[in-house]
Amino acid sequence: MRLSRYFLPILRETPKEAEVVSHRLMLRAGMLRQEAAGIYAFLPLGFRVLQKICRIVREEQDRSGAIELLMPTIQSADLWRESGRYDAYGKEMLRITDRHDREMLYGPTNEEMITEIFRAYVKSYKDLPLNLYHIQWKFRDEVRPRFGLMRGREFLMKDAYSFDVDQAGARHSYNKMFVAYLRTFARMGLKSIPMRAESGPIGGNLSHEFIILASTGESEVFCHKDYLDMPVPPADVDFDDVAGLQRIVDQWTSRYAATADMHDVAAFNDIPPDQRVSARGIEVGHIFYFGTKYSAPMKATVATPDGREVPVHSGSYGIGPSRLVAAIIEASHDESGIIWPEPVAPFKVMILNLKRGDAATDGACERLYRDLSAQGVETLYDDRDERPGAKFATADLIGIPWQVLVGPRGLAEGKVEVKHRASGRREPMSVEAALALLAR
Ligand code: 5CA
Repeated sequence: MRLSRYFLPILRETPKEAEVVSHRLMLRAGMLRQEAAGIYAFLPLGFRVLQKICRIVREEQDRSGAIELLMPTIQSADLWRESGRYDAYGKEMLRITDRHDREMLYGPTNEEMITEIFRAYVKSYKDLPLNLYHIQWKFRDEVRPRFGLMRGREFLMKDAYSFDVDQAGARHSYNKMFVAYLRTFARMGLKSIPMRAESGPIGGNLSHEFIILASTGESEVFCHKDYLDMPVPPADVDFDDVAGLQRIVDQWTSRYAATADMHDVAAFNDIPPDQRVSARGIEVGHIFYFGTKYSAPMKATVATPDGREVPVHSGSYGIGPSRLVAAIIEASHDESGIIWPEPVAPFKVMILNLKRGDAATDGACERLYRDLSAQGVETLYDDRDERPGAKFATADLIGIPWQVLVGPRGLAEGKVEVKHRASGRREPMSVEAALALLAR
């Protein structure tokens, strides 16, 4: 992509309305536009990051055996009357009436709808276990939408729903999501810590929040230092190995970890002082086992091997991809701007032409741009007519992992300079060496 033809509306001023660093940086970096309180348009750079995040989420859901579908954003109120949540959900639910005076709503979550789909088709234990997920916009009319994408009213959610014939099966389904979540967040360059949580309006009695540590997080969290370097399950983890998955979950729940709501001061004080972590965190995922809370009232039953009809056992499993865009920035930035972990970066490489119009500089930049693009390396080429200082500032602000600085002085010695955004390390090398390094 040539920056001269891209749509990257960088702001010079720091926007006053933004209270947290991720919101400020996203507005300044031209990633995001507020359209109403808690409702945002993703501009091209922001959209690329959102898509990268969704892709990792999808790959790890699929790996665990979950199956993707897509449910609508608009739901019928009648469905929610069946579960008894229509009135209980209160003002957070955006209620809509259509032209025939039918009551509808913009979905805040999909337990009812997926249960309706399930009961229409699945009748037997033989078709279980089943885990269906989608990545879809949700609306929750939060009293105080704030912190940009962190607490929006309209936000993207990956929500998965598992179905099993009994509680033991449901526990294994829960463990699959637990392990998939550890992998998902680690792949985005985040350290996530599962913490026992309240289940709130979703219900049930087994629930974990996945929290990443960041000084600007909304929640106060307490945990054992061991969590900071527990091994993340490998890509070839066997999701069908019931005992093996339980061992991983046991290990990851063996130490103290709790949000302020669930904090047990005495238990925390039992940890040796040098091993206690007391910090702030951001909830990026939340998983729930709620058994038959929806299947019983909605009559989603299956036949058991001995011929009984039982309500199916379920859980639901959420991740916030739009919140993650902000959470990753909160966890990875410096005073100059964003530092994208490579797997979620909008581009991998940014080429900075430091003297447009100089034949050697233009030539070297074009060659780098063409060769990297041809090899499938996502490259943003700053070919604008701007001062080098402005280009350096833009590149640091938008946080592309690798910058290639190309100017006449270096080229006179046959060199360009490759800068690694995260470490700040700069290394002069030939165009060939830069191509070899960055195409890897
Ligand atoms: N149905 C369940 C699980 S699928 C559910 O709704 N869970 S939740 O309420 O915990 O939301 C799941 C995830 O969505 C959260 O962990 C968070 O990452 C994201 N999320 C929730 N509310 C918001 C919000 N207002 N803005 C941005 N992301 C949000």
